[in-house]
Amino acid sequence: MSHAEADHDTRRSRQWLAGEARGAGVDRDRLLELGAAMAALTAAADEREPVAVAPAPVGVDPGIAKPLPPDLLRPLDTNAEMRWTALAGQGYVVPNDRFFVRNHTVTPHLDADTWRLRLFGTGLRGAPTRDAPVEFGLDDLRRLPTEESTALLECAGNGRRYFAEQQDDPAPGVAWGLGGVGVARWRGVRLGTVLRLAGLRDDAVDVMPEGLDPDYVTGGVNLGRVRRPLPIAKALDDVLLAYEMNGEPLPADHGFPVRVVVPGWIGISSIKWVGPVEVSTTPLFSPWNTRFYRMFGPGHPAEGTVLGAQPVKSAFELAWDARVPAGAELLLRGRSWSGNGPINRVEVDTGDGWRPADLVAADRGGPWQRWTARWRPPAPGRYTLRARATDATGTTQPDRATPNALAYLFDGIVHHPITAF
Ligand SMILES: Nc1nc2c(c(=O)[nH]1)N[C@H]1C(S)=C(S)[C@@H](COP(=O)(O)O)O[C@H]1N2
Ligand SMILES: [Mo]
Repeated sequence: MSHAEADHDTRRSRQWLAGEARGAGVDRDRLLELGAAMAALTAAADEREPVAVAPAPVGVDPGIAKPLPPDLLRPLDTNAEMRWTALAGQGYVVPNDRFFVRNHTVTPHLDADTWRLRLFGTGLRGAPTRDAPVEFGLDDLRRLPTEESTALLECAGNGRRYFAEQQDDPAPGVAWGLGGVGVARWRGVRLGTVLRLAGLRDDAVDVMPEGLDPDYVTGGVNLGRVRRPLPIAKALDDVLLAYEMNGEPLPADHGFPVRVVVPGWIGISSIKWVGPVEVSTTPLFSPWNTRFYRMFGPGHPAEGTVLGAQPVKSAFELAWDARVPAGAELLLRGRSWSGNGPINRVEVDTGDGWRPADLVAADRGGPWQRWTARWRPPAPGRYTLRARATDATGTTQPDRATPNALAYLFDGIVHHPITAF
C-alpha cells in the first residue's frame, strides 16, 4: 500500500516538474519560489539554538473544539498532541477525548443537515462541474452499506522535536513529540461505493477530496483548501468516508460530519470535513503532494523525495521525566507501529542492555502493537528508557533518524528520561 503511494507520488512529481500540473491552485513557478523560501528558512533554522517546546500561552484559542485537559492533550499552535500517559490503562483504540488534532487552521462547525458531498470532474460520466456536482447528503451516505475499519492515523511530522533534541538537527514545523498518532474504529461507507454511484469512469486516474475548513495561508500565499490527491486504485481499495469514530458521530475536530480515512498512508491523506471531491482522468496536484510532505535537504534532489509509508516508532505510556519509586518492580507499557506492516519484535533497554518486551497477543497483526516489560529501578537516580521495534519487513528503528529539511518521518530510538526516588 505504502509502496503504491511512493510510486504514485514519484510519478506525479515527475509530471509536475514537467509542467503537467493542474489543479494545484498555485502555479509551478510560485511553488518553486516557495521552495526557495523554505530552503532559506531551513538554513536559518540550522543556525538557531534548539528551541525548547513551550505550551501555547494560556488564553490563546487554538481553534480546537474539544477541551484540552493538560493530562490528556498538549496544545501545539493550532494542533494538540496526545499525552502518552493518557493511554496508560486504555484499550486498543485511543478514546476520542484524547485523540490528537492536526489542524492547518481551525475546526469548522458544519451543519449536518445542509452538508453535501460534492463529486465532480472528468472522471465521472457526463463530467459534472464543481458548480453542478453529483451530491450526497449525510442521510444518503448512512443508507449505503456500512464498513468498519480499525485504522491508525499519524502525522508525517510525528516525533519531529527529537530531530532537535536528540540529534541537534532543528527544523521548522510543528514540534510534535510522539503524540501525533492514534488508532480509532472508523465507521462509514467505502469511497469506492460512492464513486461508483456517482458514475465513475474506467479511465479515471485520481481522486482529490477537499476540506471545508478555511483556506491555508502560509508565507503570505493562499494555498486554498487543504486537499491531496489519491490514485484511483487506493481510492477503490480500503478508503472510507467515515461518519463515526469509536462508536460516536465524528467529533467536530476529527472531521464532522464526514472525513476521509486512508489506512496506512500519512495523515494528510485523510482529509477532514470533506466537501468537494474532484475525480479526474488526468493527474491532480496540490501543494500537499508537491510542496509539503516531501523530503528536502542533503541527499535529496531539489524537487524533494516522496514521502513513503510511516517508519517504525515506539513509545512508552509514561510521562516525560516520570518519577517512580526505586526498588519496586514496575510494569512498563508501550506501543509500537509501522506503516510498512505489523510489528514482529520489540526490545527495551533500561540501562543494562537490550532485552525482549512481551507483546500483547491479541494485537498481533493490527495497526499498532502493545507491549510490556518488567523493570525494578535498582537505586534512586536518573535513568533513560529506550524501546525499539522491528516490523514485518525486518526494519528495526535506528539510533539516529535521517535528517531532512521539513523533518518528517522520525524513526530514531527515543531516549525517555525517568527518575527513581
Ligand atoms: N480538511 C483538513 N483535513 C486534514 C487536515 C486539515 O488541516 N484540514 N490535517 C491533516 C493532517 S496533516 C493530519 S495528520 C490528519 C489529522 O487528523 P486528526 O486531526 O483527526 O487527528 O488530518 C489531515 N486532514
Ligand atoms: Mo499531518
